[in-house]
Formats: sequence, C-alpha cells, structure tokens
Amino acid sequence: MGFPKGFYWGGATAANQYEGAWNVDGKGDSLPDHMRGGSFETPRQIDATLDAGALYPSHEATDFYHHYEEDIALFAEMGWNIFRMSINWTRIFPTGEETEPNEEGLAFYERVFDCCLAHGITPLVTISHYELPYHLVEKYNGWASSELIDLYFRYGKSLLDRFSGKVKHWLTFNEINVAGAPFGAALSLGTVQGYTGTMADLPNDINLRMNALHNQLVASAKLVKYAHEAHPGTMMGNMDCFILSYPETCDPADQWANLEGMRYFNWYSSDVQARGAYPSWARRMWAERGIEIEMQPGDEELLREGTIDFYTLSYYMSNVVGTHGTLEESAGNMTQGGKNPYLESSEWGWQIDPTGLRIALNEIWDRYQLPIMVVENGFGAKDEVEADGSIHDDYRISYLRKHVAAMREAVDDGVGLIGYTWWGPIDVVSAGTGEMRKRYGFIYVDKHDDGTGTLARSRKDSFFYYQKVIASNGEDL
Ligand code: BGP
Repeated sequence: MGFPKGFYWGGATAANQYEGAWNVDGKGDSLPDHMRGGSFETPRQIDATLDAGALYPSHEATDFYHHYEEDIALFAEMGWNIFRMSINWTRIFPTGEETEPNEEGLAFYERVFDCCLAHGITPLVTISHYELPYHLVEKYNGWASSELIDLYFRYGKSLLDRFSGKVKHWLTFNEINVAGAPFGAALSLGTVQGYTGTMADLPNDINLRMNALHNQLVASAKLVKYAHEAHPGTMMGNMDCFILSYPETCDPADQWANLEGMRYFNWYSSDVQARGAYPSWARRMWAERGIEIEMQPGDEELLREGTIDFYTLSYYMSNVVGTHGTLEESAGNMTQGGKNPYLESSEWGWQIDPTGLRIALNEIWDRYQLPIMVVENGFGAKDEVEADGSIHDDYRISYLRKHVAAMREAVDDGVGLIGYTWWGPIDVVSAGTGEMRKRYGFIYVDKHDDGTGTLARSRKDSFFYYQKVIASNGEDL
C-alpha cells in the first residue's frame, strides 16, 4: 500500500504571483497589475492607474521570467516530476481581443516547457489563474459578459494548438468555484474572485457573479470539448478551492446548513464540470436567491459535451458551519467561517486540518470516480533568515508531513489520487493580500514588501525534507 508508482510530486505557481516582467516582450497589462496590496484586515482593490500597482511587488514578483532555468533546476533537485504553472493571458493576447497571438509570449512558455521536459518534469498548465487582460475588465466588466467565452476560447485554443505536443495536462480555470460562491456564513464579502476573475474588493452581486461563473463554466466546457476533438490524449481538468466544512452540532438544522454550504461551495461547479449538467438542487437554489442564469442556446449541450478527465483541488484548511449564533468567527482562504476548537490555525487564521484532506479526497472520489490531483496545499508563514543564511521552517515541514500522511491514508482507503503539487514551492506574492512576507516556499527568495531584495534564491530546511519525501515516494515522513 502507499502511493502508487509514478505518483506525481511537485509544486504549483501562478504567473501573476511569480513571473514579474509585467510589461516586457509585448505583454499587455493584466488585472493583477492594477491591484493594490492589501493586508490581513484590508481587502485588495483594483485601481485604474498602474502606479498604484507599484505599491505591491507583483510587477516584479519573484521574477520567474528571468530565473526560470535556475528555478526549474532547483525543482529538479528536489526530485519533482511535475510542475504546475499558469500562463499569463496578456503575454499571448495583450488586450484579449487581438486575432493573432503574440509570438514572443508563446516563445517564452515554449522555453519554459522545454526546460521542464529536459529535467524530466511534466508541465501541468493552468490556462487562467486569477488574471484577465485589464482591457476586458474595462470594456466588458470581465466575465459578467458572455463575450468573454469566445475570447477565452481563442486564447486557450492557441495554447493547445501550439503546445499539445509538449503539454498534456491542462486546467481551464484556477479555483473556478470561488467566482460564484456567494453563500452561507462562509463568505467574506470583501475578498472574492468575483466577475473580474481575481480577488479584490468588489460588490457582492450574487446574480452577476453566478452568471459570470456560468460564462466561465461554458468557456471551460467549450475548450475541453475542443481539446478532446483536436488533440486526443490531452487531459483536461477543473480546479476547485475545496473547503471542507463541519456542522457545529448534531442539531439537524446545523447538519442541513452544512450540507447546503458544502453543495454551494464545493460541489456546484465541479458537478457541472465532471457530470456535464447543473445539479438538480441548483434550480431551487437559484430561485430562492433571485438568481437568473442567462442560459444561451447551446450552453447546456456544451456543458454536457465538455466534461473533464481529472479532478483537481486546492486544499488548505477546513471550516465550521452552525445555525445557533454561537460560533466564533475565523478567517480563512476566501472565506470566513466558524472556529473549530479542535484545530490550530496559521498566523493568517487558516485552520490546519490534515484529516479534513483525507475526508475531502474520499468524498470527491466517491462522488466522481475520476483521477484526483491535489494541486495546491501549503502553509503561509513569515520566515526568519539566520545569520548564516539558513531558514529553519519546521512549521512548514510539520504541515507538509501531516498532509502527505493524510493523503497516504486516502490512497489506502482506495482513492484514485495521482499527484500532489505544493503551493508556492518557491516564495511568490500572496494572492489574497499582495504580501511578500506570507511565504510558502521551500526555496526562499530575497524579496520584500517594500520591493527591495536581490531576488537571490536559497534552500530552506523544508527543501531537503520534501526531497526526502519524494525520494521515498511518500514513505519517509
Ligand atoms: C489559492 C490561490 C493561490 C494562492 C493560495 C494561497 O487560493 O489559488 O493563487 O495564492 O491560495 O493564498 P494566499 O496567497 O492568499 O496566501
């Protein structure tokens, strides 16, 4: 028993948090280039001027654009056989509305894929990870408009046509469910992906957001269908932000509230993407919340025809749902919810729950029977650099150890888990707050919130621990 032979081990990043080089080689400005930094207390905001973006280190980020060879060599040194990364839409279509892709942008990703393959690393590519050409935000209000479906399709098709010989594994949208998750006690109104495709302080218009999500689901299905027809052998996946929640008590009212919360946050989008249709309970949910999905002719057919080949999720934490008004509030990834007295939290309030990962994986497997990859999991913390340059991040090692052990249990339970990519294996800018000091990496990058730093890379203790985990295929924990 234990992890199957050939299990994928690696790490996950996103272009807008990692690449930097925000305005070179023909790249257009992307929504995150316009985002001001936030903090634990203050949600990020979108600013029309680009100067405001300079307040936050994303314009340079940790400069994968100019360090990719060095970074991929470090990934290989850890023993990875998979690397999840995303493509910046604006490198390929600077405004989103060009008819031909930007060759310099394609050429950059081609160099990256070639470098991965030379190291025996399989690229796993997210087509859209919390970014969107800013022009599309201004002109169409982003995904609120169904015009985006064909623009996304043109972009995605250009990637598949160019790279399908080198990249077999694709995810259509990062954490697609967050765009439409307006429900329950669980949601922080300020920090949502919303209709613009990223996290920012936005009005919480449920109808608009559910329609934006519908447009994304149709766009995803359209591209999946095309990939299957034009590039057989391609593996197309969803990507959901999975936040397991528990009922506060055995009061049936709490049980029902939790079941509903689980449906609306965790199952709504993936039921569409894995099964090809909205779940039967969606009609009532829409009606009770005044949501009217603007279904176009052909949408339902596309959803049916564009179902995914594998299921992927991010998993960081769990939550508690109750109806008694007795829950203490707790912060979390995209959500606010109830505090669980049995769990500890990270400094940012995310409740650490490895057993929750085992439960989630079992539930997902029971529901869909599709191969599963955990494509994000990690621990954000401030790191101390010692005088000799070493970083003793035992808190990160402990988080990793417990979550790998939980996955191993799930595999022994019979779950078809095929891979694991740790979030932010090299320090990147935080998506939620725009901070640099919230670090997830096994590799430290000398870069700070005020924009200073040499960008030099160094190995933390967790680097060597993950190397050992991978070398033993998850046995030596
Ligand atoms: C996920 C996002 C990532 C990432 C991660 C950690 O939800 O997909 O982009 O950043 O959360 O979140 P944060 O950076 O806010 O700590």
